[in-house]
Amino acid sequence: MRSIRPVAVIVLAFLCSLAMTGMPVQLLSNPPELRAKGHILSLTLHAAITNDGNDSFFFNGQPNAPTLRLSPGDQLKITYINDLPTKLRERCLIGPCLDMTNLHFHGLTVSPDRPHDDVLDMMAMPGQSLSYTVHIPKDHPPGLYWYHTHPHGESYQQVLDGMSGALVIEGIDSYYPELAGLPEQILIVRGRSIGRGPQSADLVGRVKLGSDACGGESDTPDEIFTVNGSVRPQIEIAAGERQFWRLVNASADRYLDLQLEGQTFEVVAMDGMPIDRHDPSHRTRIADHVLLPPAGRLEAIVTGRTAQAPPQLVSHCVDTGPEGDPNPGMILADIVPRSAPVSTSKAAKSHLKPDFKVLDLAEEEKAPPRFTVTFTEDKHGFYINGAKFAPDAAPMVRAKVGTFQHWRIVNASAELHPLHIHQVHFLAYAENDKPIDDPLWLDTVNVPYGGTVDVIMDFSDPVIKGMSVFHCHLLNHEDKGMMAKILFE
Ligand SMILES: [Cu+2]
Repeated sequence: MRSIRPVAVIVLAFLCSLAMTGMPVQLLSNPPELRAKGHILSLTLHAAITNDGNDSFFFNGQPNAPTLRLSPGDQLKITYINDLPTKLRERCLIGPCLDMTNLHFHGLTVSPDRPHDDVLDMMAMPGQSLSYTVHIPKDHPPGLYWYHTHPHGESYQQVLDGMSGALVIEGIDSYYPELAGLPEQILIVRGRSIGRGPQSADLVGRVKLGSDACGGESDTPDEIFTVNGSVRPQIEIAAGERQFWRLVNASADRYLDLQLEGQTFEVVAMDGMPIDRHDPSHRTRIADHVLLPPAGRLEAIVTGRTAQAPPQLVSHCVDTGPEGDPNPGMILADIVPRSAPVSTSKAAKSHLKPDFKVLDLAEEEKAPPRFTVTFTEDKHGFYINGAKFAPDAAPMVRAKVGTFQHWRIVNASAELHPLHIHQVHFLAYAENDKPIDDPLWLDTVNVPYGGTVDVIMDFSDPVIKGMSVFHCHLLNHEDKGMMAKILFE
């Protein structure tokens, strides 16, 4: 009998196991992408209902959010039309869903005022539209960002339904010339409700949803992860091939603890910030797993294995705390061998590395906190410094433009909360009063339950001026009050 190569056996066994679940195997492909032309990227985006009854972004009549690609200095112009039905279809977290919507450009260093990244005054009710013009500053760091809907009280349901897309600021090869010409894979990880129908058992089996709880959470898991809308797709990579993966955790309220089995991630950026920009002497991080809170982004080089068994991209169970929601482990994608690397004819157009003076923030790190954010919760809601968000509230804090400020985040509850502040990156340098090894600049940081995180907020950019917000990025908590205003002045 002819011998069958081990790789073929593994692939066959794998295909058979998928055939048993009755679901088609999908090869992962990048979302459609739009590039700026003449320094302007102009598009019309709709919010509407899919055939399955989910809220979704629609572009060119399809429920598929394009990846928006711009360079520093470009303008993003979006006409955003709310075509959601006017009837009150669903119950949102704090009342019937009004089906209002708007856009947030998560992580971008842009103005928080209309018509830029304004989630407070810009809101479209069904039948209304919004006109965004977002100026990307000439000195904007290159990296992976994302856009999503942000109506207070309805964010959770709309983002869970899938109203999100990727946004790339070009030029990361100016920090990492080795990325030029590598095949690029955009991975948008979203949550999907598994429901209670016969399909739910299929979904649970397909992703091998872990039945073992790893924290105090007692509820039954009710969500799985999808990648670019597919349940457990395949990602092709040839042995030894290097690919550039750009992954966003676009789930409404689930953490990812990512691992590529038997492999490491060569991390070049987190939350859109190239590590080399602030830490050129230690410009990559080799990690065998990466904790990514909701809204976090990972940009890393991965290399196809030469070993026989292709690995899987998995998320491990995350202990979200005694009061936390279940966050079980599961398979996100299968890595399958490809016979040869994709030929990349793209000429390696290298960008010039921007001038940037590495900051010395040691004095501010040692200074007492200039502001403390305390997360608490009870059976009536979720709070920052004892208050629930109100649209007509005064700013909880004012920050002087041009400053760097030590803030302390205190989590006085029994579950995890990720802090996000709009438009601003911060250096997370201590957790539970202990210095973090190799600290990173982020725009969303996990705060351990019963613990603290110390950060240096970068309020230095004069573009960031006006009223904005900071909040927990578990969007069910944000909807139930865990958000507050900040005035950059
Ligand atoms: Cu929270």
